[in-house]
Amino acid sequence: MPFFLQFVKKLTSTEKGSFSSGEVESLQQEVDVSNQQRDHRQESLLQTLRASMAYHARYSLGKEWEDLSPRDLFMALSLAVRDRLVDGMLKTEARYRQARAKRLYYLSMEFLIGRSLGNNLYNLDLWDLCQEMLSQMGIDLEALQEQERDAALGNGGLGRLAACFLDSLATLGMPGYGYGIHYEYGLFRQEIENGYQKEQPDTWLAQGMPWQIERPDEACRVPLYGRVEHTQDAQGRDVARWIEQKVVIGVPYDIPIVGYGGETVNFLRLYAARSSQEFDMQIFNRGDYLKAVEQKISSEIISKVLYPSDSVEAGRRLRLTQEYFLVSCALQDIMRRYRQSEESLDAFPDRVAIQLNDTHPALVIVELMRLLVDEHGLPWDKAWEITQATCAYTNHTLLPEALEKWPVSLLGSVLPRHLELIQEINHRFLQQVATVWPGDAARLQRMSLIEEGDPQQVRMAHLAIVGSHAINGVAALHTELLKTTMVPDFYQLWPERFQNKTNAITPRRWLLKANPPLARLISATIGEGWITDLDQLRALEPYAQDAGFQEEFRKAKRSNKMRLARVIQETTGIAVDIDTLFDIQIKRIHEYKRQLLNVMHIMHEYFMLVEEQKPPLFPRTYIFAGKAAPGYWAAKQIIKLIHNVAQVINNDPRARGLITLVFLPDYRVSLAEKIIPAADLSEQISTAGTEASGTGNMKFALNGALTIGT
Ligand code: 26Q
Repeated sequence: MPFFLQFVKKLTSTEKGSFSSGEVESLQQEVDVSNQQRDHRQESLLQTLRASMAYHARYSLGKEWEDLSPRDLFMALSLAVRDRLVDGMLKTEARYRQARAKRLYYLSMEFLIGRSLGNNLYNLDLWDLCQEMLSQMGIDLEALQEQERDAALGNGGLGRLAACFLDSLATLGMPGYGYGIHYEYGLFRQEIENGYQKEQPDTWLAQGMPWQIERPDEACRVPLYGRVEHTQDAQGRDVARWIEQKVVIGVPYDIPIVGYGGETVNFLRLYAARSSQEFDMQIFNRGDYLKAVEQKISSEIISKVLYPSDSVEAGRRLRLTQEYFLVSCALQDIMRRYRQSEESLDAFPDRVAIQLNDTHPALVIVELMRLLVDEHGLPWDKAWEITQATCAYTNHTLLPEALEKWPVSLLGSVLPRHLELIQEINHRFLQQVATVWPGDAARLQRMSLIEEGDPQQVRMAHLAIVGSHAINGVAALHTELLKTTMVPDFYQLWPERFQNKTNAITPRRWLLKANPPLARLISATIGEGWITDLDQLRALEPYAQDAGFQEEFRKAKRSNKMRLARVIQETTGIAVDIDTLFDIQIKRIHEYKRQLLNVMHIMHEYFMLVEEQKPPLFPRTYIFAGKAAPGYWAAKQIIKLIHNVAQVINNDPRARGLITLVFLPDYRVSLAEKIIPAADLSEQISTAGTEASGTGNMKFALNGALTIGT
């Protein structure tokens, strides 16, 4: 045992012996040697990184060092960091393969990643080193980060949750992968013109995206449209053939996801749609070359843009096509990887778990049945057993208007074979219901996968429930409401399938990276264990009344408020006083989230001040940020109202220093990282029972804000 450890052991044992001067001296020597070794390692790491950055500047960007713009410097550094991620990714894959590990695939139409440079540096423990290296070159790392565009491939909570899960899976060393769509345009950029929201395209890829690795060799073919032909095999069994399809190509792009400590590097695989040679062979064959090329372009529209609404866009063919495109690409890739190590499909659920992020990828249930039954010739019951054992569904909303439904005719035209399979699944399911509740026609109608009416619609939540072995809500109350009010029939039928999985957030991005002063204070007080084991924050409880700790906490909050005040000044021109209470509501603009209630309270405070001469109890700065879906009129009016009220209050000398109102444009992950650490008060005031979980609420709490909420 090294002397150092003996020393520690002696120190911590109950009978603390004293140390001879010789012992102390040899400890000092050991500490010196270990410090030198560390300095040496750090120095050589720094040199490696510097050399790698110079290499990429020259050979990836093709520029002389002196000619690099700030953007180039960001690219060169990111590519140098990416090399390390790739090494880790290959090692991780070898480890999983060796262990024949069961793999988790998180299928989601959204991944709201934000920026990656800072996060990767923190998780690789290279932040301090990089900061030092760059400062030697006269470059400020904080400023350099601003060169990175957010990867905004999501609308809000559901997409950000997916991104947080990827961080946690990698940190826990688990083989968990994200599968999504490589949208050319992420969520729109929000500009404010005369108080109104204006949407601009998000060209996040235009200047190059250093983190992604294109993998054209693993591209796959996605069939669409066509019709189904039924024949019989030698044994007289029905054989379905999906024919005359149009084919789109899915090209994967991998984004490495490194866990804290750098031991595990998983990836997020995003598919871009490319036209296939034969997308519409008939047009080619007719010799209409230009028309055929036009067709090719139209198939690439599938991955063009993220739908900017966080509730349902009813009946959009392109959205349905996007959902199937994700499902088909992901499942082909999952099957390919499975077959590399396994022969029989029987063991599929032992090696593969597929998690559905809401109903958006629910077609995976039908697609898996199609592959098993039509392509691999499995009997229906066996295929169904495998499918159910593989899939699990997370529900994120109870709002009826947010439940996905697809018109039967639309689904049948894009995916004719899938419609048949859904009808077969429904037929067998309703038979089962009828044996449990004989003669209960109303129940059959309530539970059917097909909603009667004009038009008939496929209920995606019912499909997701029937095809899954586990169904979860995202908070205790939400799960109870799911069971008792949203789908009570299903809960009565299969109570064991319903479970709660309360949402969470990654403390790496939302505390360690976003709030360095508070993270340092916590680590200095209770050690660094909290970074991967958040329950350890309990150890802070004894310091709640500690004057010294309180003082340091206040200093941290103050410096974060200063940083946010600079951002507010730069983006809105409004000067805010950091000694006022920062009262913050940032989230998508929605009626159920009640930003309107918040503004009306602000108006009330203002009228009390100017009409009744009653100043507020405490001077406040109200801060809002959030995007409205482009087609959501009421939400856009709320944005306009906030601006009009701000115009009045901020220009009234009577309110100066007492009430200030700010709307920060273009809410996004990187902006949230600057706003949340500066909050004194977190507004969580949705109509009771309507917010499934919320996750922004947790980010505020973790950064030491008080919550006001329903
Ligand atoms: C569906 C069909 C067509 C077009 C768009 C959509 C669509 C897209 C996004 C429907 C819903 C969403 C997003 C929903 C969402 O973000 N829900 C939030 O999920 C969080 C994570 O569980 C919860 O914390 C929030 O309470 C919940 O609102």
